[in-house]
Amino acid sequence: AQKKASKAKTGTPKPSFNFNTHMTVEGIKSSILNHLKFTLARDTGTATQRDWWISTCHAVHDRILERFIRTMGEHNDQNVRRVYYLSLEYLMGRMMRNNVWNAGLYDITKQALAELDLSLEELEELEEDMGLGNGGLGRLAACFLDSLATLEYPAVGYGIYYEFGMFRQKFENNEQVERPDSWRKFGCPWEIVRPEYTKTVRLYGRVEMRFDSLGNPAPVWSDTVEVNGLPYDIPISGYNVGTVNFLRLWEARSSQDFDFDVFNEGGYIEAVQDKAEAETISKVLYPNDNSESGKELRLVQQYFFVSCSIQDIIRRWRKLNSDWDSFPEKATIQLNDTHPAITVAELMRILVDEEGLEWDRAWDITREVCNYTNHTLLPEALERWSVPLFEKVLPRHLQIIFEINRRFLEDEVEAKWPGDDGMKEKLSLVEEGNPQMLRMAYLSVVGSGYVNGVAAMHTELLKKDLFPEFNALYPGKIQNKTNGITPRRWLLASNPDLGALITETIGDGWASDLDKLRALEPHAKKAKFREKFRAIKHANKVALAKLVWSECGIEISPDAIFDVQIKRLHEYKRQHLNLLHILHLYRKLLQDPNFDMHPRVFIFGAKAAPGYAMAKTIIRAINAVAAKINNDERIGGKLKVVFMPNYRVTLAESLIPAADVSEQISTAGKEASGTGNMKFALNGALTIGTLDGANVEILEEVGDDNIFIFGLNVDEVQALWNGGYNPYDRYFNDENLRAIVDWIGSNFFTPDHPDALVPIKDSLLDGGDPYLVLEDFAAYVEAQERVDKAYRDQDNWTRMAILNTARVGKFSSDRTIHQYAEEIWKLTPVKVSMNGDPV
Ligand code: T68
Repeated sequence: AQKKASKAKTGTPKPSFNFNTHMTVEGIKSSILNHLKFTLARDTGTATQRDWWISTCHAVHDRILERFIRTMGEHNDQNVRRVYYLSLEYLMGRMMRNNVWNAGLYDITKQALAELDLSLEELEELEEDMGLGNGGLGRLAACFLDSLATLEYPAVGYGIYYEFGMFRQKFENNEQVERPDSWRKFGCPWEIVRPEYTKTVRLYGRVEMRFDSLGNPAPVWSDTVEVNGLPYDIPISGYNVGTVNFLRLWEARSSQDFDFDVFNEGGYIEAVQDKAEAETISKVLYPNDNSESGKELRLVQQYFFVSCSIQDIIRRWRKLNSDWDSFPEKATIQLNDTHPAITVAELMRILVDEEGLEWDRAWDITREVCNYTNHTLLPEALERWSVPLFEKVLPRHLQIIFEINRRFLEDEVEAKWPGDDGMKEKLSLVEEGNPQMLRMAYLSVVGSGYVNGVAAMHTELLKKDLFPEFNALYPGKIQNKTNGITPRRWLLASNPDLGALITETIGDGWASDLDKLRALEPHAKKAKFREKFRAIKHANKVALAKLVWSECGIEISPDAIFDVQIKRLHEYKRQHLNLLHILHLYRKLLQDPNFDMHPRVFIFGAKAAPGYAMAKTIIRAINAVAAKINNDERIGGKLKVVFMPNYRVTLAESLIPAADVSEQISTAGKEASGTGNMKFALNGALTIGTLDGANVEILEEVGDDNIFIFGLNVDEVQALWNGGYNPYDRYFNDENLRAIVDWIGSNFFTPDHPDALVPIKDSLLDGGDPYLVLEDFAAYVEAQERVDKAYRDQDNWTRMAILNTARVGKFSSDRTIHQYAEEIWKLTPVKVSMNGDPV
């Protein structure tokens, strides 16, 4: 029988004690001073800026914790249904500003610090980014946590507490150099360590078939290696609500503290070495986006965090429930890509091997609980594990996956396509070959209740190209959930002047109901409003110009067009198409110093995966071209190129509010969604982009007068490949393009490094131009000419920019999360009091 939820509240209530967490300037100030003294053992005379920063974080954190405790109490008392978001990446960025805004502490914290002669803005600069992700997928997870808390959904995020997040990038002689990111060097004031919830994870070993007393086979997984997972919680505050959820991140710890036998045998060093080895599991984030590494440590990371998380989910469920039928009522799990796909096998193992459930019942539960989000169609990013490697690390899970596969092929595929062996081979979770490979995307589809794509076009391509047979087999399983971004971080906190103008114009409320921005539309017609909007953009550009000067030593004029491309470096994102256009302008200016163009600054930010040679060559090319152009007196400052090093969330927060033009120029069909595109449009930058990913939906919202679309669409791309594409045709038929491609391939930009940039030219020609850079070049140049022309009419440009801000409310992650909650998770919000008063 189920334990009654109310039973959890036993005994006489203890008097609650308010630790002076008053929501007043005085309260915050005394908290800061208290932490300085009693947490850091400092007096005001010797305190460093960092001491003040940490004390302030603690003061803010204390106030969030009151609500955190209340939220957990409410969720427990009501035995609520929760969503568990499993992700190997969370790209949180800095936490201070967001926490202060969401908890409603901005004004009083600023004031309290001012009274202590300190500046909130200056202290913020001391915080390292929490950069536990690569790019879009990791940042999406962070935006989702913000929206889940704001919409008051009971939710827990699970992941890994990496000691080193995304590497720090420097440029040396134009080339990318990677440095470790020791982001926790001075501690993380937002963490709460929870040793009482430590979990043990087993790996390696072998499976023995034993038989129980009734003669039934009972597999035993033995001789395993053990490692512990120690959880750290990061509270996640909703905006303007009482709900505070949390992100639980696992750190790997060696399981035996000290083995005296080994010590006595003289194996002291070996024993400590073993300990160190276990702890490498959570050391470092793999820095590859949109490509898989196939490395053993990566598989171990995946299983480590999945196993800890599933054990934790079951522990929480068991506190108030006992019948497994209720498990799917209380928990729904979202798999962020296939990285946590072993969840399917792990749940089956626990239910069948440990809990003794019948296979069919266990399978029904597993499928009801799990859901899977796909983030890419790129073949090189689809995870596949070699069977021998998988068997070495997780022998029992391999057996389970083979059994899932056998039943899937013999029952489901056979029923739908009787006798069709070709179909069985095509849909098998195991790809034949030497070695055999496990197709993790197929395991995720078969083991999930729902599968979703991340933009309308992406989902259509998923159904049509990647999973057509699964779509026929499971109609309705594949859904669309167009991505979104949190307007709290990406407008309210990062562009406070624009936020204030919006509030003064249409009232508050827009930050948690972004469709309200539509009320700005009529104001686009008012000269006074346009003037204010333009002034804010200009001020943001002045601030960015200062940052570019201090970071890169390059002088840029805020009167130039700020044209920004910030995202991971990948050939499909086509930073090199942008570069070819820059070279096109440079040539024009050299040939005719009076060439008529509005001054433009091209700004890049991008990290390349350390092993991705072409991406690194493109970085080198952009840096080399930038050095030439920025030092060329002949072009009169009309053209500047800036590559800002170490692109990360914090840099995005300075760049996006200052951008005029947003570059979203991937080859059609390649970018699943994009989310940077949404951030720019919300902050009044105009998009130059292809009909790819969510650009298609941005076009629908803002209207074709307010965006610059160019290039082949996805059907035209397909038709081109079907008809046979020869990039040499484009090269030979366009004299200008030929000169530019030859220029890149010459030693003009890298005189000291002959042939350094040749690989770019080679990939565009002999390499077959796989991303259709040459094909789309002319259309891109033409679209850029439209941009140039449009910018000269400042009044109309501002009108277009305002309409972008006004019309992109759809792309709030609140809308996305609401759709997940209604259509996949079947989740209802739970009210939590802001201040302890009844709700
Ligand atoms: C991105 N994917 C998509 N992957 O490229 C982007 N991959 O279109 C989309 O908007 C975004 O996801 C959110 O849906 C990624 O960012 C990775 O970072 C990644 C990391 C490890 C392995 C594979």
